[in-house]
Amino acid sequence: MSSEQAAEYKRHAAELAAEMVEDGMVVGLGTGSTAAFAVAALGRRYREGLRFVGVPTSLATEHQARELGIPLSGFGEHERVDLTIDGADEVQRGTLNLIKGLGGALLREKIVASASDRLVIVADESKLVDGLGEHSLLPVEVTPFGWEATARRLAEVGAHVSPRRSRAGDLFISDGGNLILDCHFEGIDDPAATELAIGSIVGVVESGLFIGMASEAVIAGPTGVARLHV
Ligand code: ABF
Repeated sequence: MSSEQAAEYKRHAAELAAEMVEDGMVVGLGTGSTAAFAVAALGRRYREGLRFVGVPTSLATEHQARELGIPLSGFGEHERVDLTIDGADEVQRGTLNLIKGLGGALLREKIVASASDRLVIVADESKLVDGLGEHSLLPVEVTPFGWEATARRLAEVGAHVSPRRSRAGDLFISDGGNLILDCHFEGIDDPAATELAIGSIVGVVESGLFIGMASEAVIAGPTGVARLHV
């Protein structure tokens, strides 16, 4: 699939998901190139009179939403989010378990997802996999202090670990001020057990495994757009 085709599929999926937003909703605004199409579509809907507030999952999305005039809110004002539209790096067929966070925003994405009544994932069909970890690295957000020790503990649970770096070669700093360790696993056979094992390591803030969180995925490809449910 060419990058132009992939962008077109992402846009199709994102625009369909943006139609799910209704008047008065609190809407989680995802991060990444696919979610950005959804935010753009929501900006258009807002200009046409739809009224909702957005909870952005990254500084980049906050910036995009502000430029589009979408009113923003947060957890001081709202306990729950009605609907979040976000992208993913891998979507497992059947379970809709996910790997997210290659874009570097997994912590905020996971906080918003966990407070959402519905998490709708938007993606092109290259993201659909039978088993998580087939193609994607698993990002794990860790505290800067002691990250080398945390990386060793991750290696003990089977990961080949690389600290993410910026283009300049410095350690990448997330929106939350943490580091990201990109973990390669030889497939993730039991995502829930892996999530638990990683989450129990001191120094880990969150992993990019989103288990049982997505309620629906809108996946676009050459044969059209499919809506997948758990
Ligand atoms: C976010 O953006 C992340 O969780 C995921 O890492 C990434 C997907 O990006 P894209 O839509 O650009 O492929 O949703």
